[in-house]
Amino acid sequence: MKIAIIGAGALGSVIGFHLAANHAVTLVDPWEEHVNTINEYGLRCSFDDQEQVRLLPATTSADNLEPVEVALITVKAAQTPWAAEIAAQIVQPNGVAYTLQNGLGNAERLASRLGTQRVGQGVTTIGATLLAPGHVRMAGRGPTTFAATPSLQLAYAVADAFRASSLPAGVSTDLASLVWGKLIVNTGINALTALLRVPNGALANIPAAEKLVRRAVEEAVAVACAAGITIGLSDPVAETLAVARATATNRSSMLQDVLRGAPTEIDTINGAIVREGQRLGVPTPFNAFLCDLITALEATTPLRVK
Ligand code: KPL
Repeated sequence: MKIAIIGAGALGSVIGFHLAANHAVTLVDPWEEHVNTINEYGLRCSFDDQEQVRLLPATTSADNLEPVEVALITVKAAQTPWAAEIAAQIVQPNGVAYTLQNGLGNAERLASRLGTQRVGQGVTTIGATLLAPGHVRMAGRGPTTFAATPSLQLAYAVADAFRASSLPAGVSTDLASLVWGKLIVNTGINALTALLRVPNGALANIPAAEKLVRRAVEEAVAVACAAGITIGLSDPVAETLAVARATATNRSSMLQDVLRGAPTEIDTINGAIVREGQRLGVPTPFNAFLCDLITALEATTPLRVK
């Protein structure tokens, strides 16, 4: 199968590295240094106490790319319009671009450029960290699930490709519960770790921080219930704290964004909870406050005292 990974950050590079063992994979990313390093020396991936280098092509644009059956969209939310342009050029008319991005609204943004028939949703719990240009680490081999729509055949094909490359994967007809389950976990962890500047585990170990996780998660759960979503988490606060513990030494993706002065995904995570809450008449003052704090943090980055 011909696969393009659009967004070769930590997650996209780890997935690309694995899939390239069995499939024709191309990485597409605007970061020239990363792309050039991969083309020159191969992509280095550290995982399970070992390190391997694999040769696979990387590029910064869609020029000269052959059409693909599947594109995996792994860019940050702010880069979705860029990814949509690339996908529109290379995904075959009967192919699908699967978004594996955090938060809500990315699939809709892609569909406005590609059409709903060429966009699918996925949810992944693979843990990944970018160590240096051309070098990533896989921190966790969690499962990835693909939506049965718009193409059951391609959803199974891409899930098979993952499994054949030692990445657990499956297909679901009820992806909304998984999307919301992950959204709720991200709502409780990402903004708080970025504001407190702590690794994920601190949220579960420090009662004052745990209290804040509870407030963010309880609002998000109330919104999900009002939206009629059956979330697959029996105790969402406890499960969010369990994810924080399981990824204790990780820096959340939002903390990593804040530390390198990049735009965060606050709008598609806590911002999505606030918007859905407004639409459904569910108050979300704590999540609105987290959005305001992260937005102010982003805006004041250049003025930060060292
Ligand atoms: O998905 C994550 C993220 O950082 O975006 C978690 C689960 C919080 C792991 O770091």
